[in-house]
Amino acid sequence: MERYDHRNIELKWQELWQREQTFVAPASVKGERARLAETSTSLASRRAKRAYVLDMFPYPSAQGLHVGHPLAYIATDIYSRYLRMKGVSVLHPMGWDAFGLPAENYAIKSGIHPRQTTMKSIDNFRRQLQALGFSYDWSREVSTADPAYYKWTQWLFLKLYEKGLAYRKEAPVNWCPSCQTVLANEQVTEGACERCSSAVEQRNMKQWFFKTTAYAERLLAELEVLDWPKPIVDMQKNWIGKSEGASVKFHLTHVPVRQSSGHPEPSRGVPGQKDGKHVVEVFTTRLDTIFGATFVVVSPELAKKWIGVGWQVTPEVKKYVEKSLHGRELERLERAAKEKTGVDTGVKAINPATNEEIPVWVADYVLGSYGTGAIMAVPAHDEKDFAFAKQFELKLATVVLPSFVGSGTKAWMSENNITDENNILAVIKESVESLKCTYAHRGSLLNSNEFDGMTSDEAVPAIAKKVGAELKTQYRLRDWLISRQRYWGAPIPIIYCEKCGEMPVLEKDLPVELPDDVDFRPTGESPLTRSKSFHDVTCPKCGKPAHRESDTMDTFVDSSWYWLRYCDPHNEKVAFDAKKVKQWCPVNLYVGGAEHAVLHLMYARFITKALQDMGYVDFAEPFLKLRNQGLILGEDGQKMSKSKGNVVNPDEIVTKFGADTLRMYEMFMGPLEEAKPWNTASIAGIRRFLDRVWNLCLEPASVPAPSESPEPGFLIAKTTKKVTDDIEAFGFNTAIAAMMEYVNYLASTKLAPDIRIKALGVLLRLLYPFAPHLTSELWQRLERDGYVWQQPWPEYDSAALKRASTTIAVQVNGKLRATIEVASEADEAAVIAAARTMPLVAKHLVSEPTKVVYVSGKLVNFVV
Ligand code: ANZ
Ligand code: ZN
Repeated sequence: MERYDHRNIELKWQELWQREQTFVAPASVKGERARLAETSTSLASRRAKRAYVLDMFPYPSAQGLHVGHPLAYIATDIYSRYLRMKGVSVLHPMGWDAFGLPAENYAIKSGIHPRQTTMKSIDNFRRQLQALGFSYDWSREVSTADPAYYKWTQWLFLKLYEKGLAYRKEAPVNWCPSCQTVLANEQVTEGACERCSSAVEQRNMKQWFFKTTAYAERLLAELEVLDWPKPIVDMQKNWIGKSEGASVKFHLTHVPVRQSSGHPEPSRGVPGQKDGKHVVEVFTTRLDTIFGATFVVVSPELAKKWIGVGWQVTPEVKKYVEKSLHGRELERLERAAKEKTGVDTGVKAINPATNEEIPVWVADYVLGSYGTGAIMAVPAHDEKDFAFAKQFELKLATVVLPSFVGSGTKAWMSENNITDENNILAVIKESVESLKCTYAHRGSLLNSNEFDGMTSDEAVPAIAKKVGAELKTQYRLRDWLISRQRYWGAPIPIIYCEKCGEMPVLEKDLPVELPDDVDFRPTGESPLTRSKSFHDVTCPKCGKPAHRESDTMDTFVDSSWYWLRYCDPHNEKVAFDAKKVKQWCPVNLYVGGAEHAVLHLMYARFITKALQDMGYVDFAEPFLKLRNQGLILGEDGQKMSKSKGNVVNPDEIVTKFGADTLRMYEMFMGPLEEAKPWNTASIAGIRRFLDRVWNLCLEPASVPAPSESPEPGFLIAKTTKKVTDDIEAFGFNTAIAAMMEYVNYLASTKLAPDIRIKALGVLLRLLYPFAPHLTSELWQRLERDGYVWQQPWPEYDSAALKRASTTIAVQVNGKLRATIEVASEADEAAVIAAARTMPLVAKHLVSEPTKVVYVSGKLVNFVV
């Protein structure tokens, strides 16, 4: 018999799929009906449903694919092929996130233009993906570095600009002195550049931002409707970081300002008296503790502002401010967590609750970028303030104690080694006041005048009224810094005219194309500044000489909307036709790595909401269902990396074992979302399984089966149900296991020819999404109608399945070891044989059983 020659078979079918445009998604509803009518009648009768199944598009690196890349792509391909057989029209596209640093860094080294290297990498990626037989609609391929694409990225910028959602401001940025570029916070790991590991510095520059903060509340609230993994949702929530609190104004005294009369000598303000002019606003989530606010702390950023407007602070304060502002915020936080530093500014503030004068310090544990950049410090009830007060011997007052002594309080006591069970409240107070610990929980107030005895929750609104605090919500989310001082990105479509100022490029003048006369050597400026053809232009309004913005956009802007472009990829008039988007969007299923859990997803969500508000789309969330794939580790259990020499190249596996084997193996490795090590030996096992399927289908029909041949209807239904349910639940490994069991049965059982044909037909259809080449070939060789992918997905009658099966308890020496589902009419021998194969049973059958007890439809007991 002819052997299974994967190479020729895979090439044959890949060519046919391309030639016949098998996986091109219908462009319109009309086209779709026509298509359905063309194919088999059973298909035409099915309702035209739609699904958008999306992979996170890759950055086409020069290294090409490694075996980790296809994991998610295989899963979505199986799912897409399955849906199509169920009569669903599927949009399953692929494209390239083609702008980015590696190509530009390579250009700096080699002098080769990034366009050239990127094109080459794309060709290689496409070839590799096609060799795996993915059913992408390649007619919709997009590349973000293509002017026909980035024209619309620039259009998106202009739309946001029109709405006031894109703006320019001076801002401190993370600067990598070696890559010579601004980095997003997430591109900085432990103070070092993610790409080159150089220490990152802070710099002030005029930068473009997108106002993501305008959508903070919706970005949080609308997470609720999504079917996403919980850890990813939680990361989105943390990134948004909503806090409910209050802002309170503290009047300042002893303000060292120059007098307005112009006298050169600084005034000391008026001690003990508020002038009404100078205040510091603090943000607190614990307004209930305000009677315990014994000092105020301002961030070095705020202190710098004070110095900037002429406050005459001591040299010590100046020095401290300068020192703290050097370096990154994150490092500053890490440092502040270990050791508290700070300086008394000499300024005093009046606590609006107690009317007492309290000192104002400057310290780096207070961030300039959060809240108001200043805090009221309550050392008795806040860890950080406590540590600070201890260090600098500042006053402390206990103003909250537990409302009652419950298990929470008991737990707090044991955490703090407080054992005294008598008069617990007094003991807690004493522990706080002797600087043993803080009491950071809510409770009931004391030492708070008229609010004494109120609970924290009751006190907040009451105190707010008294001190004129404004209850407000604070978000940790910052606006999105999109400026990059790089060449290989979409130019920001803005022109600066001396007379007219900042001018958006007119839509008709898009795209602003990247010029070729550039010098990639990094200098700190964008390379575009040095391109004459690019930089020098005339003002679109007054026609006077002007110059272009030379920064390009963060590549996350490109990837925030690519999924919309797939719906209408060749449109030259608009970014996407609203009707076409409506046909497919939002995306039904999105699969990709968890490393994009925060940024890419947040940005795509933000852009969607902005487009919705502008009327370009009619939905708020881009990706309804999200799944993550786990890492494929090297054979040594370590992360695959070139330096460890444990990278597996999919090309080699495809050549040696075939794409179908690679697809099946990656799905069989374990649950999709888990990390799992590669194991070349197990690939051979998968290949043997496919060989077995090949032989089973093509071996000459066996001798007529004996009349008592068991009816496989139950097993067919059971396997169909299992594979269907597992694909729906993304349990691909267990679906494969069920098919293996099924093949074992077919290979070891003599069946009547007609039953055998039916059983094999079901097998090929169930296996098709996993091993599309092999099953297409076998379907054809078995002289079945049409192509396997044109067949309906096998159906099963779940009620009949239920009626037709019974659960049997399997015991060894009277002890329950397993339960099995068998056909109700299964005979004794079949049930016993099945029971023996259960792993837990086999394990306990240390020797041949001396006796087997069978209670029909109920139980098997092996006695050993
Ligand atoms: C007084 C207080 C008393 C506070 C107390 C806490 C406990 P989240 O929940 O993260 O929003 N804070 C406010 N702005 C800050 C800044 N710029 N840098 C550092 N810390 C800042 O935290 C809000 C709390 O963090 C605020 O409530 C404030 O301290 C501090 F028993 O005010 B609290
Ligand atoms: Zn002008």
